[in-house]
Amino acid sequence: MGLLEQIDSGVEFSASELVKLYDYDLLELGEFADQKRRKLHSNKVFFNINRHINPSNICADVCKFCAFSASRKNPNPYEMNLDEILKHTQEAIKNGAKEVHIVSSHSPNYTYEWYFSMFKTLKESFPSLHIKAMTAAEVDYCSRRFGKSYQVVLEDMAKNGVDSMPGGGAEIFDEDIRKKLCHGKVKSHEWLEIHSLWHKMGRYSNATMLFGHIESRLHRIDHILRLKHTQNTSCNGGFNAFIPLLYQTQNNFLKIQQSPSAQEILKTIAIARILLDNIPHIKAYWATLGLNLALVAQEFGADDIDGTIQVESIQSRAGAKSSNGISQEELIYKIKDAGFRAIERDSLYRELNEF
Ligand code: V47
Repeated sequence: MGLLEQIDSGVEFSASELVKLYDYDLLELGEFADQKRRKLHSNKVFFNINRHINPSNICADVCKFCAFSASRKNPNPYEMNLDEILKHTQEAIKNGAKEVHIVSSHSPNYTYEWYFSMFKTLKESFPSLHIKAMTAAEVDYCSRRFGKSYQVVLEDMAKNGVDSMPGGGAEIFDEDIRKKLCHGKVKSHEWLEIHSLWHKMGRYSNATMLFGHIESRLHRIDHILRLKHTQNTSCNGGFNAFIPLLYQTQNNFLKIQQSPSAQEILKTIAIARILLDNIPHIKAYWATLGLNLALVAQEFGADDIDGTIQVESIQSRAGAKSSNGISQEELIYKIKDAGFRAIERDSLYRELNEF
């Protein structure tokens, strides 16, 4: 039996054994991942109508890959006030958004109360809007800065209207690579602990992996296995989606010119689908992959493409062509043109509409 068949029959392998998956021919690997994806989701491609809001770019941390935070590379600090956030949210709802995805820098200027009164006001103003907010890195930052336990921060999030957590801040779990990328930020075991605590509260979240920089294939497999293990021990299977984020090369402190080939990217997505049999969705995030490759990825294990976004600031600052989001019409047209069913979902993957 080959490695793929053994994985399929439940044999467990170490990361250094699983790295051999990359030696498979792309189409063989893709076909295997596609079968798994079709068994779970037939030929549906999920998307949502959402809006990203990044309240501030003033950051106490210096992640080498980041082009978003105000720094020497991006000397334009900003900080939104509550009225601006409310205005953006209102606009977003007018444009059909059912979710706001709120991720901020780690701003030393915001108080603990600021975060939670912002969520509370949003929820009271727009009760049916799903608030996906606070990466585990932000939870960790708030915990350290304001002397609160993770549990207290998470409870305050839930109490004040945060519905689910985004997957940001995971980067790469390997401790040595992480030190080189984002020393001082939430540690790998802390990131996983925060999501586990959130899941214990009956809540859901996503998980990302930033790849295509200084990490190796082995580090990616290790990252995926740590997520798989956490999901196995989660009481509610709390991770909804795994999102491999392709590193964008511009305006940051990592000196990497060469992105991985499309083959390498598709293999990474296929391997994620094959190994993560306990995470239902694999998101090919169009903002980092580009729409065309994100659509191809739907035949290599992915089943989700993210949403309309409306305004995107993190990846676009680093070179992605995503600053204005994408219209719902174009997204649906492209999904259908690629031969898939375009399914609008809510933030927890309940199906809302088929176009
Ligand atoms: O954690 C920063 C990444 C993430 C770069 O949960 C970069 O549905 C590429 O987590 N190139 C934040 N990526 C965004 C995020 C996210 C995005 C979409 C959907 C969801 C979800 C979550 O952005 C950070 C970091 O890994 N990032 N800089 C860069 N140069």
